[in-house]
Amino acid sequence: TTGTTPSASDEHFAPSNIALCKYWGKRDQQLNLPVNASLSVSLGHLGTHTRLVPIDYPADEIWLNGEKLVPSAPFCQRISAFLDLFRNPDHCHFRVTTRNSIPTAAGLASSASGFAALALAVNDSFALQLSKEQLSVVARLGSGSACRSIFSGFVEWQMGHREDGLDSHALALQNRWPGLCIGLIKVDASVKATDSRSGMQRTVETAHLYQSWPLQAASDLQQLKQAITAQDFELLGRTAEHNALSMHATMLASWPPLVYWQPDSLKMMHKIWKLRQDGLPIYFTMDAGPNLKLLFESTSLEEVMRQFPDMEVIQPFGDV
Ligand code: 2P0
Repeated sequence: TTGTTPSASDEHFAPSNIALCKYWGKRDQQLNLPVNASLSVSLGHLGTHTRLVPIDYPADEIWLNGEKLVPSAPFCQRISAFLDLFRNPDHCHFRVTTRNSIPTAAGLASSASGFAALALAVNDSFALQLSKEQLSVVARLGSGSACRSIFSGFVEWQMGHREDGLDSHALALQNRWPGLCIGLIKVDASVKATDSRSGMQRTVETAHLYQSWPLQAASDLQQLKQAITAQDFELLGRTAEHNALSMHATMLASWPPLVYWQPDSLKMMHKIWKLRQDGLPIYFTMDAGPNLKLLFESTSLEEVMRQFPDMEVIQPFGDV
């Protein structure tokens, strides 16, 4: 709690991000401290815009994409709990206005950009003047992956070793990759899967296979950094795909089993492997859901669009 009286914030933006080396498993559930370091690429102008206005009312009022939400919604409770970290909840409430510019069809999670934008708005409202690294620590308290959304471009979340989590935050890598493309393939956005938070906890608690995950992730992180430095697309793609499939292997080895794939997810994988065999440099990654995110370079854009006409394309470093 800060003790400062908040004022209305500006509207703040944070980009969504897609992990090439995934965050899967916590060593501390309260503080969202990860078992492994992760690495993501942020999605440019796609993300969340959030503004905070103090209100004289006994509860928070939360608006998402122009609609007022019921306070009992889990989304509202998470936002209010996050605001409680900074305020005296007895006599300080906000109107939170938040809107996502993430394509709705994409099936992308918005908690990463959501809590990052909220952290930026809180910093403004309470005049905290936090550094980017401190903001990343704060965003992490809302949602682990949100610590990466404080930065843009390639971002590494250093796991840290302290028990208080102050060294567990993200950092921007300096390298850019003009021409890198991400294709969003919607398999099924309506499936109600186990959310990441409980899914990763179940994996940690029940999958013996999970013991090998930190080793896989550490090795993948190094390979990805090497690929980014060398602009070696093949190394980037195969490392990201291998990392995602390794994460899904730990999910499958959980009990009750966590199977995020739909039959169409597997169909897409086979299509990608076949295209790759035929010489098209294209890889995929997947999160805790049935949708695929394709990785390719703009030199292959035309052919990839021909193969996947329904795909939405994002160029994280701008159009080439
Ligand atoms: C990631 N995911 O690195 C991984 C890959 C999902 C699969 O970060 O409990 O919503 O809020 O810290 O950040 C999603 O997990 O979980 C996630 P919490 P979060 O992108």
